Parts: sequence; C-alpha cells; structure tokens
Amino acid sequence: MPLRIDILTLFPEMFGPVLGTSIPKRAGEKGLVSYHLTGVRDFATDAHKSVDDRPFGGGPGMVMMAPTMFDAVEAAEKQDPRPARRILLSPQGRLFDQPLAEELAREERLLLIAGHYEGFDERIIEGLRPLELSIGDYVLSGGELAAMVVIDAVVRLLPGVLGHEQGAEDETFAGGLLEFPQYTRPRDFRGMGVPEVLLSGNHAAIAAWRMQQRKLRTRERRPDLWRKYTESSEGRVTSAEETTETKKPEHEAP
Ligand code: 9D3
Repeated sequence: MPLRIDILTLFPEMFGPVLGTSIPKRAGEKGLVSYHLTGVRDFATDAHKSVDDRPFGGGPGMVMMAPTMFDAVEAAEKQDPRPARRILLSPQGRLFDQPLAEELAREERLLLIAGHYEGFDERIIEGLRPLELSIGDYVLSGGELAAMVVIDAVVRLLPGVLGHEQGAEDETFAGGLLEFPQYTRPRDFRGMGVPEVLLSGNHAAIAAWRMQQRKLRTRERRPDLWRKYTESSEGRVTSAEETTETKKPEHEAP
C-alpha cells in the first residue's frame, strides 16, 4: 500500500501547486504516495462558517476551535482504516530534522494539521495527541508552508521515488558534513576559474580535496554539525582542519 498523506487546512488551494510539481508530483504519479486535502472550513457548523474565535481570558489574535478540528480529523480518518500518525504544525513543536523525516517515511499514513491564526485550542492537542512539529525558529503566517516542507522531505525518501545516486548522497548528509563546492562549464567565468585539482584527472586527489572542503565548510559555517561530527567515530582530525576556509563576504563581488 502506498503512503497516504492527509492534510487538514483552511487553505487547501495552497497545496496543489507544490504537490503537483517536481518530486512530490512524481511520487504521486508512481503510486508511491496519495495526497488527500480536507478543507477545515467545510466542518464549521454556524452560519458564518467560523473556525476560530477570541481567546478566553482575552488577548490578541484568534484561536482555532476544537469541535471543527475534531470533526475534520474524524472525517479524514474514517476514509481509510489504517491508523494515521497525527502531526500538528506549530511553532511550539519539536524541531523537524532528517532523522525524523526518515522515521515518518516508514509510516503507512500521515495526517498533517496546519493552522492559521495565533494558535489552537489546547483541547485539540490534549484530545488528538498529535506530534507537534516546527520547521525552525522564525515566524510563518501559518502551518501550511511547514506542512509542505515536511511532505517534501518525507516523500523524496520513499523507496522508488528518486534515482539511486541521490539516496547515497543523503546518507552522507545524515553522516553530518556539508557538501563540497561544485563546478561545471565554462572553465573561466568572468575571471573566476576552477580549482586545478578538479581538472587534473587524479581521482584520489579529487576525493581528498572534496573531503577537505566538506570539513572546512562544515567547521566554518555549521559549528553545531562540526561538533557532532568530530565527536562521532568518523570524525578523525586531520591537517585539513588546520586551515581556514577562504570566505568571501555575502553579496560582494569576489
Ligand atoms: C504571538 C506568538 N506567535 C508565535 C511566535 C503566534 C503565532 C505566529 C505564527 C502562532 C502561529 C503562527 C503560524 N506558524 C505556524 O503555524 C507554524 C510555524 C512557524 O511559524 N515557524 C516554524 N514552524 C512552524 S510550524 C507551524
């Protein structure tokens, strides 16, 4: 059975362009995943189609109402007998990362809840017990873009979605180092050349240069990843780490 992904949102129209493009589209066409959108507003019960209301106790913003959200979740879940891994996108959530994407790619069914406005009635979380996920420490207008990030990261990991080359590359990212710099034609571009070693045909020297660049970049740009790498068994300190990456300032001609 393919992975089933349910998305509950006030803005289902945001998802079509993303799920209908590139890898998410290809995964769907190959029958490896199916996407099911539920518009939460369809489950509003009053004449004004309300899905949110002012917070008890006062304060700014609006809060997503529990009854509408519960009805939407129950309607989506009964469309398939398999239990869904429930995920609620929230700035208060656990930080989404590659190991979690790998875990979610092993599920049979995901149900993502994307909110807009300030937040959810706490009884939605208490009653549905979803995994709360954040995609990073910045403020979005809603959970929809975060849901699309999660879907993209998960779907590309499903067996058969990508060609075999890419799968091996992801393991090296999971291994904890950034990528090496890459070059293609032309050999001279506006006075900027290509490192000689890449034109040498010496494959051992090229592999060594690339690994050195990965380490230098990781140490300079992502001290958090570098620390994890050096503390793992692979992280042998070599002469590469004695040097500093030659960095050009952002937005300045070289
Ligand atoms: C006033 C406090 N705000 C929290 C910082 C309220 C608020 C702002 C924006 C509550 C929700 C949102 C909408 N964001 C999401 O739903 C969201 C999100 C995000 O903003 N950043 C990173 N990951 C996520 S996942 C869902």
